[in-house]
Amino acid sequence: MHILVVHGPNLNLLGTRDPAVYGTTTLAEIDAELARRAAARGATVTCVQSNLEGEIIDAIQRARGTADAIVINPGGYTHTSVAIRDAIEAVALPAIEVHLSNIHAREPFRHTSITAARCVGQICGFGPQSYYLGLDAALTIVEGQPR
Ligand code: CA2
Repeated sequence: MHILVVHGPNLNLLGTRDPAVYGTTTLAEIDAELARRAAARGATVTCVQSNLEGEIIDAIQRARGTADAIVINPGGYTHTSVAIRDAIEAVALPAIEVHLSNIHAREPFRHTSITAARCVGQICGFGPQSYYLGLDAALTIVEGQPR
């Protein structure tokens, strides 16, 4: 079982600034914990981060045939990107949208996710735990367990 984890723009800055909103955990630490949790369930993860919309779309397209599910934090593209939404739809793999912050408790422009409607569901507001819950959901879906 293999899961693609996609981190969108600016998430490479995690743990280096704005700790009040995004915490102190770095992206490398999140990726290491995702790999550890996946291994504990007999799975593997590939984690990619990009600040470029096209690169995110390429990564999603590559998941077809290489991954069983996708965990994605589209970052700011969550609220703007029809193209990432289309890629998630086109690849036809179960996708879980995750956010560190509770986007519904922030500025109104963050309340709408363009991408979430093509995902199985959305997890937000739990900091790095959002990713771990997202991984858990993805693995459970792929294992075919009832949700
Ligand atoms: O809460 C999330 O995970 C977001 O996807 C983060 C995005 C934001 O645009 C979304 O509305 C919600 C922003 C990521 C920026 O990450 C930074 C991390 C550290 C310092 C500065 C930015």
